[in-house]
Amino acid sequence: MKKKYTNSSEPFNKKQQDLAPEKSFGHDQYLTTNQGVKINDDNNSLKAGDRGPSLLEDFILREKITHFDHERIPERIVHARGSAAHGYFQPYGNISQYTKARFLQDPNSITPVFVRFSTVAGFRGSTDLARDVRGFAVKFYTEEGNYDLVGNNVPVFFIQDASKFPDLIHAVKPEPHHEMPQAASAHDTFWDFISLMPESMHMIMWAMSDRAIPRSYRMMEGFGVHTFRFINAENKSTFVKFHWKPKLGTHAVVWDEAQKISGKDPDFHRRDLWEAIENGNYPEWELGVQLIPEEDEHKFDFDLLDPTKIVPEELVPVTLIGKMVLNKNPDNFFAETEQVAFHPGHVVPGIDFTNDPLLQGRLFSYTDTQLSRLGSPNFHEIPINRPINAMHNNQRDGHMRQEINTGRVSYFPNSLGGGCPYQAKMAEGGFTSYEERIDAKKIRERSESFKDHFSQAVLFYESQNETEKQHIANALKFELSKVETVVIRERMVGLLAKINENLAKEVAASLGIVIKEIEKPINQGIGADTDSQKHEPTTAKKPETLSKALSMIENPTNPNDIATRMIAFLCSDGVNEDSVNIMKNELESKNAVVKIIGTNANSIKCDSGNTLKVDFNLLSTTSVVFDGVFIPSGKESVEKLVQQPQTAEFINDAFKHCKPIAAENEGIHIISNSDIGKNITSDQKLPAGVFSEKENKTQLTENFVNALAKHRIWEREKILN
Ligand code: HDD
Repeated sequence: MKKKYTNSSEPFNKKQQDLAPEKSFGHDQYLTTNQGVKINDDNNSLKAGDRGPSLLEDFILREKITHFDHERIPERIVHARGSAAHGYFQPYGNISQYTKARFLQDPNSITPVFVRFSTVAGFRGSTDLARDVRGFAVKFYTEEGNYDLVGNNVPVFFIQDASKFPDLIHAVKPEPHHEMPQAASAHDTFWDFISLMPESMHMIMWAMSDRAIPRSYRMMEGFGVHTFRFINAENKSTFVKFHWKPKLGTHAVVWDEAQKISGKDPDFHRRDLWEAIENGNYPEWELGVQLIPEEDEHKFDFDLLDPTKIVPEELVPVTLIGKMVLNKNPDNFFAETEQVAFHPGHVVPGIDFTNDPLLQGRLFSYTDTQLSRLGSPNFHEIPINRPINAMHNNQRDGHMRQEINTGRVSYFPNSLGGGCPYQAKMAEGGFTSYEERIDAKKIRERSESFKDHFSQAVLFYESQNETEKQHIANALKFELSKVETVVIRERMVGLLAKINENLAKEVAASLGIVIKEIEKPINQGIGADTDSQKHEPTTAKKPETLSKALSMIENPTNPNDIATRMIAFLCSDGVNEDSVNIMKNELESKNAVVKIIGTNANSIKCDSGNTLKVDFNLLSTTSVVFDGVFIPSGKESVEKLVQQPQTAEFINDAFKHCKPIAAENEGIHIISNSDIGKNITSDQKLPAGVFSEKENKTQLTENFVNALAKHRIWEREKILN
């Protein structure tokens, strides 16, 4: 008899369930509809006959498809691409002298946090390695309610007034007629806007520096950008700037590498964060504050309210007040990372705003955007957004309301509910705004004190070392060469000339512009001459003191640390097992991560006869996702590797991207076979950061480790350019 064909999966038996790698559902749970009705067949829709039309009656099918049809929500208008993690914050001591915020007082207290890192311009599926500012948003779930520090990895912003934010974002997003380019600022509309907005030049210097292509989210600084206020129990205000300092140091990739990673592994930063946490390498930052007494508000030659300015660390040092550790990946990307709603207006008693006109505009924007993105004023009830302390008020109803409020009182004041929930006095932790005296005319004006757009752009540029300056020039050459409208390029070169003439000349030469021809008024351009932009930029002077803190290379954190750096070992059959193990043990003892790259995807037979597990096949990985390369000895292994064209490509890229490379004994053949070979001197000296000590293994290991700690061998760029 013909067996009835249903293609229906038989329920797993108990033993199979126990073996399942995923335990996201509890065992013995039946598949049900959203109404809790057990489903008997989830593989076949209800049809009239086994070949017949589907029936509208099939409520199981309809429910499943309807839900699927509505699975997407609008992505964030900016910062759409992001990754997040859970962790905790712990203060180092008591700073009640400055702020009454309770989560900053007790070194034994732990405040849960959820942190989302992001790029700004790209869509949700875009590459992590775009040249862009990175969002660094921290939600502290404090006992006094949620506090969000919604910052970036750059301490300043492009614009001074929130009214320009939609213009900035329209300009940087893909151009509206053909929606290109994705996640890139290298196009006409962005640079058109920037060339007409001299106030953006300080931020442009940061965005063109390697800060905009971080090595990892774990290796970025974070900044609150605006000046905020700390308020203590006596209601005294102190201005505060927030800084996050990464324990792993601040590191970047190089631009050629960033572009290659974008193709090879567009999830590079997401994967890096996820894997570090899964492997127990919990990323850590220290929270720093720059504290400025209220009386010193006007002491600086810039305005504390101007978000295009930093307070140089040399003027006001950063005091470290606590640490943040990220130690748990989200369970569900959509429920947590996508639905988390940050807002710079989520503050707790002890933290308050200043009149920074960019911050003031932000205070409106974030709730408003959640209404369309998350679809309801009840987005605070989504688990990731809920405060950990109890929340009571008279707000009611609305789409997707979760709470079932009881009773008939939903107003204040009331007597029927005994006046509850009642207001908290200041001493009871009630939030009161700082009583700042305001006595002013209602005007649309930019303060005179906001008009110097260039001094700090110069300070940043001049504080970079030669390598960093060259990278800025290269980035500008790349970006502006993608701009098709010549007058925009010219205006940009004009603005650059206000920062550094040589920089402007170098960029101009690469664009084929003669610098003399472009000495036109800087604000030239349609729409640029409005009252709000009437301040002509002053030509900036070179600062007397530079700021070492602004240079990533000159200001390394933990300069001897190679923790979590990824090292590729190129191996094939016949590799010398000792050579692998000695270097591996040394690197792993310093908490670096070693990956065996093999000529197949499974395992390698060592010269000892033992097998070595392969992490990646040479064909499916790439040198750009590693921080350094080691070629162990083993004649047969080296011969096999030399035959693979990917080997030379691997080494060439590592060499070009200034990464440390070490080879033992026969491994030198791979080095001589690559581009490095052309740079070996007649007395057999290897280029900087390339090591091959034949006899002395200890020296080889030591040299390699020291070079890895430097992150990159920048002097190599001189021989490459
Ligand atoms: Fe913003 C998201 C950071 C200016 C309007 N912003 C957003 C995120 C970060 C920042 C990190 C992503 C949060 C997350 O991961 O969900 N934004 C900044 C910084 C700024 C800034 C550091 C300047 C100092 N932003 C800014 C202005 C406006 C906005 C001037 C509007 C007037 N930002 C938004 C937004 C977003 C947002 C449209 C999009 C998604 C969201 O809020 O939740 O409201």
